[in-house]
Parts: sequence; C-alpha cells; structure tokens
Amino acid sequence: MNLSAYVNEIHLNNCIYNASGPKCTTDKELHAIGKSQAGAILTKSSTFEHRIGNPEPRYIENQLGSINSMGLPNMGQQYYNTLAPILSTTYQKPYIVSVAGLSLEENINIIKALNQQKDITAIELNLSCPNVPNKPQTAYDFERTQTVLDTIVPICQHKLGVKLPPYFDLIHFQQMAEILNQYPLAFVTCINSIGNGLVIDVDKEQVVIKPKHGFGGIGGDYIKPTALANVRQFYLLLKREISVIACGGVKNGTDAFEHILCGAAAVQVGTQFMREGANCFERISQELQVLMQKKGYQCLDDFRGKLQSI
Ligand code: OXC
Repeated sequence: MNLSAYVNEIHLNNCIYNASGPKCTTDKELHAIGKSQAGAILTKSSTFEHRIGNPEPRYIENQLGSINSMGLPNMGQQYYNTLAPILSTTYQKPYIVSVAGLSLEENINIIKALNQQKDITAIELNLSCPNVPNKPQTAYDFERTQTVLDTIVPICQHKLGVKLPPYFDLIHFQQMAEILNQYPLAFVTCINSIGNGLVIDVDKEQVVIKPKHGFGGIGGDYIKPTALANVRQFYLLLKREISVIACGGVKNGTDAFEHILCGAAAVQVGTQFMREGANCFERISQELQVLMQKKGYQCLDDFRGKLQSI
C-alpha cells in the first residue's frame, strides 16, 4: 500500500509527518523525526533570533487534546539554516523550515537568509500563531495577508506555503482563497491551533497555563471537525497547483484517512506526536494502510478529495 504523495512538486515517501510545534526545535528532536517514518522534517517556527518564549506552564494535555501558549520558543533562523545540509542528506526526505517573524521586516530578513541555503526544500510561512502577546494572527487580517504575500512571494526563492488559522465563516474561506489564488504558492497548511481557548482546572478554580491569563491555542480531538472543514473548503476553493496539507486532530489512521478524503495531499501530526513521540508516524501510517487495504485502495489518489455529499 503506497502512502507516497506530492505536495505541489515536492515528493514525499510518506504523506504523514510532523506539525510545526511539538518536538521540532532542537537538532536532537529534528534528527529523531529524520530517523522515524515521518515523510518530511518540519521545524519549529523560526524567528530571526533565538527566543525563549512564554513563561511556564505553557503546554497542558487532557484526554481531548491540548492547550498551549508557547510563544514561539525557537533557536533562531541561522540554526535551522545550518542544519539543512546534514538533515537533508542523512535522511533523504524533504526538510521544511517554518518561519514566523514577528514583523514583516523580520520575515523578509529570515527569508533572505534562508534563500542562501539550497538544502531547504520549502518554507512554511506561519501566518497564524495565536500566542505572542499583543501580536494579532496575521491571516485573520485579509488586507495584511495580501501585503505580506505581495512582499514575501517575490523574494522567496524556495517553494513557499502558508500556515493558516481556522476559519469559521463560509465567506471567510472564499475571501482567503481568493487572495491565496493570486500567488504561486506550493501549499497551504490547515489549520493552526484554534486560538485563545480556555481550559480550566475545576479543583483549583484556576486556568491551566500561565501566559495570557490562561488563553491559548487548542489542539487534538477538540479541533478535528474544524480542521476537516478547513481542509475541505480550501481543497474546493484553491487552484489545483496549491496543495492542501492537513493538520488538526490526527491521532490514528482513520483521522488521516478522513483528512485525505477531504482533499489533503499530506497530513501533519501535532498533539499526538507530542504525546507519543516519533513512533506515531509509523503507527499512524500502518493504520492508514490497513484501512486502505480494507477499502481496496492502492494509493492516496484513489480516494483523495472524493468525500461524498448526501
Ligand atoms: N501555534 C503556533 O503557531 N505557535 C505555537 N503555538 C501554536 O498553537 C507557539 O509557539 O506558541
């Protein structure tokens, strides 16, 4: 059973890989993804300089998922830039750098620095981090998104994709798709965590994470229906050259299958990777293969995007 996939022209041996966020900040963590069955290595969102992020506790899980307000702790662009040759040659899989400058100027500087590195397969531009105090999520501001893409697309020499926040209104899907269709993007990743949720400890009558009075991005089971809806909408609305990468609520092969049925070209794993570690990529891939075999599918193209209405 073949799980190979194309994201635009980027070939993946396995459509399942990590989401930017959990366990992809240090070289040790990125090597662990490289050694695993993950189809690509995606870094933590990078700012220009190293960042320590928000105060702890800043990540909490429960049975239904996670809440986080990490605040973009990362090693800085130069670190991810320098790791590119070793990771891409050792593991022979795409190496994708997530970029989340705190201003347009910072994004320009990061992209220009990464342009020098030929061993980077693609950039995932994060327009949707909900956790930096006093910084809005760019992709909820449609005009600003257009300005950012007008500036970044012409200077980026790598394949470029964007990570979107979840949308909830049909008009917003259309408006954002109309903007994205104006650019030669390779992919969009749907979705980042659902921003500014609140999880409460009833015994303590207290929030569970420290930053922003407890408000943080929600991941895991909580967000699967929203993620599926976003993948489906953008699959239907975007031009064919822009692949949709799914992210949200994937913890087993069935979840991955559902995202692909909605139109995903590839599937990222976030909260479950944090829980289980890098073995999750092999397990989820095997479960997806078993389900495909049961259904008589040989490859992802046999069912990708073919969700039926009733
Ligand atoms: N989404 C992000 O884009 N970034 C992280 N958390 C999240 O939910 C972070 O670093 O806060």
